Amino acid sequence: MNTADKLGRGLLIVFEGLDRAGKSTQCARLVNDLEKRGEKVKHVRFPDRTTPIGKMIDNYLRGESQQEDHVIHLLFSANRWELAATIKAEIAAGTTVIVDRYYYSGCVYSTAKGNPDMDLAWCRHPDEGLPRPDICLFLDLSAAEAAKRGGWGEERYEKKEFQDRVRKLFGTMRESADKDDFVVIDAGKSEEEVADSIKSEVEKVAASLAASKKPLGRVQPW
Ligand code: Z5A
Ligand code: MG
Repeated sequence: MNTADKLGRGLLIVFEGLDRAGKSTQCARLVNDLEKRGEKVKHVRFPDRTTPIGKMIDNYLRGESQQEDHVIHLLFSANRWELAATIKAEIAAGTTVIVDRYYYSGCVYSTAKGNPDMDLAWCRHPDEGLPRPDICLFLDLSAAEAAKRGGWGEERYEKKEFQDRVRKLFGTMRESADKDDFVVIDAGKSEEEVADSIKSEVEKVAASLAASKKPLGRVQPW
């Protein structure tokens, strides 16, 4: 029996972590693994650079346009709201949705800019009410291990000092309002070992939700 039959809906699974942590690699592996087991799966990534808002975000990240800090923050959030109804409908129809970065990234990357008007609580407001993940798999990788996986790319936030602030802020989020969502995975192990840890965490959450028949939640106010 698959997850949808036991739970009456699909799961919302999110991957988070710093650059190079292996989020996209592990998303693809999990999608593949669940499909092989006969689950219906949809893979989503944020930012979704294909929508009109996503194209503005893409230009900004590649340094081809400028945006005021609040404005780009709200565009990232709007990019999630664009897909929120589709995600809810897919989950209600029994599809498991796997998301590569979500509002946790939205909060920490904007806060890391150090704009005094934009603390974590302010940054989280526009995302309140979005579908709440059943589990957020946080791929944890040290700065030294990340550096071994190749230098930072050319995009706007790919600088060591900025990434150090992001790392700290992710730590704050993992200990505050959203702490029950997070499971920390040691992303410094081999791809296979990381995939095995992820599989076991997903099985655990699927079994516990099947027992409780918990409906999909909403991101609550901080
Ligand atoms: N951002 C934001 O500001 N606000 C928001 O609301 C959102 C995002 C949603 C673009 O994100 C930027 O947008 C991002 C946050 C900001 N800025 N930064 N910096 P993105 O998702 O498009 O970009 P990305 O995800 O930068 O990071 P990435 O480089 O794609 O990392 P990853 O997906 O975590 O890693 P990967 O591609 O799977 O793997 C990286 C390399 O490591 C690759 O060569 C793999 O083969 C290798 N790898 C993977 N796993 C392993 C293991 N286990 N061992 C060894 N090597 C490995
Ligand atoms: Mg990626």
